[in-house]
Amino acid sequence: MAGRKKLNVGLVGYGFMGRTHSNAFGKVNQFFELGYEPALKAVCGRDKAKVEDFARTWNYETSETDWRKLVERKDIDLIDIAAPNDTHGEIALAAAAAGKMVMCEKPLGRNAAESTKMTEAVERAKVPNMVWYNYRRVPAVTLAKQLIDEGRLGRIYHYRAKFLQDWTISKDLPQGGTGLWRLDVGVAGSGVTGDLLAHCIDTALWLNGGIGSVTAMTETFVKERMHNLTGKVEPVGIDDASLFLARFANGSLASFEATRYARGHKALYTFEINGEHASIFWDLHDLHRLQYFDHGDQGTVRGWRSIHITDSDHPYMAHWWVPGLQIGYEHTFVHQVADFLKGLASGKAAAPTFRDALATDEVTDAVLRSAQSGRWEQP
Ligand code: SOE
Repeated sequence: MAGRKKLNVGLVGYGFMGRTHSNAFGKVNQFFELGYEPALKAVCGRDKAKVEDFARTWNYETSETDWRKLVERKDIDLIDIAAPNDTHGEIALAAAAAGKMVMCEKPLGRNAAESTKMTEAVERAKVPNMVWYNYRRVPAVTLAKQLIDEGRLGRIYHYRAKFLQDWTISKDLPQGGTGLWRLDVGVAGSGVTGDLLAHCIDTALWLNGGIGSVTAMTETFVKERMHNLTGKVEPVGIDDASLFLARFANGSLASFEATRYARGHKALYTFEINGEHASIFWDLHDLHRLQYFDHGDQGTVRGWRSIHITDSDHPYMAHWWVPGLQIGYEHTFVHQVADFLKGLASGKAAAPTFRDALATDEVTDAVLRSAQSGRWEQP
């Protein structure tokens, strides 16, 4: 598209998420016709050699080692936060105060109090904002949303989600520092509740509406780990596993489970929704398929359909290859940037905004509160 407006991006963080975001900013205009075009102006990270190397690899024009300098730069329109969770609040507040748009990796804050301040800051500054809950934009998940909105499931009775991993089972794995900050409660805020359940909750609030109350249990299986930054064995403050039951405002009953102790599972995010007329099942390990059962089908051929989500009339797919050829994980981030840029052009903010992500943090807070109190808690 001719005459695209440049959107100057300043990224903070050059880990796994910094790579997924950079890939998305770089690819989006090759596949989507948009009024805006991200320009990779600067990346910021504390290690000078590493950040310069990242800038070269991902085509950033410049690099910084202090995020405050990045936020002050007049040539940056959008601050994208892909650094560990304990940095999100301070950077988002400063970026909003400087009038920058803000995109933030999930979870928004380490708890709802932090996320509330961040949400109020971007709303006060009236700056466009979004949180990277990327799984909403797996085409199969977006199709699930369309089917529900079309009323095909009818009244919803059950929502069932889980996110299973196994990478922290070894008691010899240290906590803290690069790559392992997710195990350090001061940095992460919580364990699998904020890291994995948050994904399940974001999708669930989007597909099935608000949650009224929850009852939860959490466990920390390995109670002490060597801390990479202090060199000492220290207590582990995160939850290794987190399970909860919920009642949704629409009357449906739900169960959620997340753990890093499910041997053999690497990132098994699944959800199933059972409605009056139909059911839906989705599995991240088979992300280009949506399992769909429609009770309205003729009895003799009624059964679970495994829909291959690669046709041009499936969400987002007209932008990619030809029918039958599937796309993957990284594309969900490209879709997220495309929708953010469309939102800028239309003036209708793409979800999840900071306020939407705050709702997720209110649920994760209630889950952690209930695990402590042993009572049902309201988000
Ligand atoms: C944790 O291992 C992790 O990388 C999460 O932090 C991501 O949000 C999730 O998508 C995959 O797993």
